[in-house]
Amino acid sequence: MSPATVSPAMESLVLQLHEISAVKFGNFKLKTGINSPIYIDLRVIISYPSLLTRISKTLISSLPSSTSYDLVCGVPYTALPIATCISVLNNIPMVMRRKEIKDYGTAKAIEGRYRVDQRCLIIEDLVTSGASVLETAAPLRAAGMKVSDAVVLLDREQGGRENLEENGIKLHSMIKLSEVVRILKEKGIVGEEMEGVVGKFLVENRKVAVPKVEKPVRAKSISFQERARLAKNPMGKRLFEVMIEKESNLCVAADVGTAAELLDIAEKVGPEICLLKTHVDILPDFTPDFGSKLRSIAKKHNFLIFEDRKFADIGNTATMQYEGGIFHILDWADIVNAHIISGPGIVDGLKLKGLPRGRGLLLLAEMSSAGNLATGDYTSTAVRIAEEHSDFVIGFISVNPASWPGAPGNPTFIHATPGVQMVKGGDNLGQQYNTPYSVIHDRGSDIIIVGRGIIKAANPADAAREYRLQGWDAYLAKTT
Ligand code: 5BU
Repeated sequence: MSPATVSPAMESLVLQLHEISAVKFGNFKLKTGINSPIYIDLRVIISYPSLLTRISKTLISSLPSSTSYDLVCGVPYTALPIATCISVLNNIPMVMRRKEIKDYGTAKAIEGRYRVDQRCLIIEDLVTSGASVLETAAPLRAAGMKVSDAVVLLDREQGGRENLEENGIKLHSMIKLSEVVRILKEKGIVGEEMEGVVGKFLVENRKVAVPKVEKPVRAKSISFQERARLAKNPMGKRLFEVMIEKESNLCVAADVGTAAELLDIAEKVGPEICLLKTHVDILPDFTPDFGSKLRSIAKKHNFLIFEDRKFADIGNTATMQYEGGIFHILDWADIVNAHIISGPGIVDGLKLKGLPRGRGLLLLAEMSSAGNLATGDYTSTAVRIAEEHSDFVIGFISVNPASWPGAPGNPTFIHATPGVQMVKGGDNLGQQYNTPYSVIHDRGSDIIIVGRGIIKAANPADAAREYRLQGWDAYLAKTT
């Protein structure tokens, strides 16, 4: 960015922020765990009312004239006073998102008066990954408001713009972190060495631009209600019905260390999910009553159970693995999945046992991990086998079904997608993450499967709620 793009007014604002120690240099550990040579703390601006007013005015005047909105909402907590100030100065009604919600549902998530379809502008002080803006956008959208723009004082340039774009939100920032440093350097406040350190930090921590995801082929997707009517397998139909009843297309991957922890997490996230995914062979304390215990929690909270066993052997062996062994998966799992590497015989085998018990099967058509081989012909073959067994196969494990030939494909099949977190990225063992909105809205899937994003959260129930709202909102956005 050339120096000419920053106005003198912005320069003086940056100097003032530095003066009140809202911008500091040193070595700071950020919330994300990384060490940063620069720290921005805008909470202090409430102690300087004229500065708060100035920031609020500039935020609104910096928006392109084409931006239209009926309401404003600040991201709690730092941006709440800024949003209040904007609301008062411009006579624009404000809504407030509650951070702590005790009741289930969206009723108490938003304070203030609003109408469905009103456009709400999100106000934020600082954007890093964009996750906080998304956390505020989800309940606003779930309540029926339209969220397409967010305005922020400072962009740390660490992937926030791209992440928000992926979620249908345009980010307008007053100033970028690199510009702040450049101005302070020009004014002699920051030395060349520090400018270099911060510059290096920004380059190293700048997330690569998120590649554009193909838009779904389907103009408007068919509703889950309609698809429930079309479903051939009773378990597939039931899954659609649970999704509708609970307004949830969230599956939690309960990859915890013990059976006791699994039952505990099932209780906690139960109200938010349509499906609980297990890996029963992880559990060292598995006992024969595990299945009945989990089923009673599933009944209480109205969700289905999906054992992610990924059967892969010839039909006869897979049948025995399904029914027998220690785990007796057939007895308690509503849904299982299978690779098709061994050919269609595996589906015949599992169907032999599963269909009479009213169970359903998902075929692995794609996988989320880097370098996996479930692509191209493999994916197309999974679709063909599913069509041939649509009495038992309820759908697929998919990653980007909108990109498949013939998409959107047979609407009776459900697409469930693992590799989902609030921010695009991955782990260090090949897992690749996309956001709930991009998975459901852009990539044409139906169910988000979320593991560590929820089970490692400080409060899994709250995190599950956020994911449910994001997932459901993305579903509504493509069907209405
Ligand atoms: P995570 O913690 O959200 O990364 O967990 C993802 C879960 O989904 C985990 O249980 C995996 O075994 C599962 N998974 C997956 O990540 N990718 C795949 O392609 C398939 C399953 Br199939």
